[in-house]
Amino acid sequence: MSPLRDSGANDHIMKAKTMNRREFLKTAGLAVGGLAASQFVPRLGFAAPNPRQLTIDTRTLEVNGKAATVYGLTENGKPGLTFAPGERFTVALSNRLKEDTIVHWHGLTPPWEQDGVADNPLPMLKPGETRPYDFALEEAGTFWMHAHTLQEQNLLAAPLIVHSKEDLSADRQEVVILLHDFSFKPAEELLAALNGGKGSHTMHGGHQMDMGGMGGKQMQHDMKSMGSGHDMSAMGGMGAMDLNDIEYDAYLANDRTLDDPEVVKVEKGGRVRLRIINGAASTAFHLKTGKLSAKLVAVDGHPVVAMTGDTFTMSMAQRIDLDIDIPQDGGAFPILALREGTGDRTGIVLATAGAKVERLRVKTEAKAPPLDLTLEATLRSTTPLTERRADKSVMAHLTGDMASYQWALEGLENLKLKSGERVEIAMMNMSMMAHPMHLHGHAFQVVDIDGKRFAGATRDTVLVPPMKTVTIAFDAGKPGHWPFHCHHLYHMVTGMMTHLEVS
Ligand SMILES: [Cu+2]
Repeated sequence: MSPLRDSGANDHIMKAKTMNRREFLKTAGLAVGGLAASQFVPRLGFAAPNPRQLTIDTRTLEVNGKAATVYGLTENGKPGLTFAPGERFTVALSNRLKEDTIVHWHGLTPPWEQDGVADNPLPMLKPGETRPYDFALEEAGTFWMHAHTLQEQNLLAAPLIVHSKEDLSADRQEVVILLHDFSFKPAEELLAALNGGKGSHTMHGGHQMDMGGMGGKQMQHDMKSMGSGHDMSAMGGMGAMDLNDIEYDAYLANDRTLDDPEVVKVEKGGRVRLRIINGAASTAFHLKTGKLSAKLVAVDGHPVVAMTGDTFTMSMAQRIDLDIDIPQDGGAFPILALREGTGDRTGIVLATAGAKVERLRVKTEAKAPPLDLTLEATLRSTTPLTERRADKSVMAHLTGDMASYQWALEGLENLKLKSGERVEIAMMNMSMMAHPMHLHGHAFQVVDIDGKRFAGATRDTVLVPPMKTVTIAFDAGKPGHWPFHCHHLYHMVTGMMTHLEVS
């Protein structure tokens, strides 16, 4: 069994800063060279003298007994960033890769220029480039950071935690869990298998796609849990859904598979705050706390009226904060993430000193169901929007299918927003896949599911299952050209993405 390891989450001590301010501003100047500097530079005065140093690099993991080269986003060798209450997001991001890249601060509300999407407006960082970021962190919570490119698939993702004063005074051990899906194949190859040779991807009776020699197993559509065939014509387009575009080689929690999990040492009778991030590119999970009862206190970094349970759904990019009390007599407590529609599992183990940690299987016979909106419909924001009539109400349609692998988000093309306007967008999913929809630069409130109005969660990513309509409301935020897209990586890159103009 693995030795006990401290969770990186527990380390929220400010790191020593190495680059001095003058050095840093010199690098900053390089970063904005060639751009409409007048547009960008005025936002770049550093309020804090010492930026945090965040590095994009490669690292080697062992997955299923094989070495895997993956990306890493680290500060002093530790994944991601944790901010103290009141601290600004003052970060020097360095690209040590041999390729261009860029990082999006998922869930934060920076000025648009610093949102971190390629050419929107800034280009990707060149190899060796360092780029400065500096803006106020408006809310505490569990956020994350990831490449807004196919590089996300190969673990260019990390936690981004903003502490509140209450977090620091609460006597709770923090444990951060980043979930991911992993393939030894490059993302480009995974994508080509999904959409390459458009029109030639006919469905076959055995739920397999013709993989042209890649091995159908890789792209199996696991419908078995639903007891349904995958023949679209037989379904008449209704009644069954498509799950799991990609069969991965492994599902990871903090870079490890469940047969060699991270074991986090906890105290008997101790109080734990789990911050769980679904950083997977195209995999949704049910999070299970097993013998431990958990209190769900926040989703996507935003507090909800606390809900007690042991199973919570998490689509791609969603986060949950769970408060857990460890029993006085201690023990080992697996925290599991079950992949929807399959028996695949990943997770970590919370263990008190001396507790025996049983070996856990990465796959079970029992299959987890597809995600639905049961949890979403019961969530209530503790910081709801003030009630008022929407200035703009629009309907958007989510379209596409597995056969063509062309996905779209339609109906928002002419929407022009002004900061402060109340906006409601009803998203109707006309496709047979669920889509986790994410709006950049804003938090929104879920206010309606299939015509049932309620004051739901404040969050930044919401799942819209097939044939469901989910309405979100928000006040238009900072001016910008804000991406709005499905957070299934391969749906996004094949078209399920638009932008909201805020002036
Ligand atoms: Cu999607």
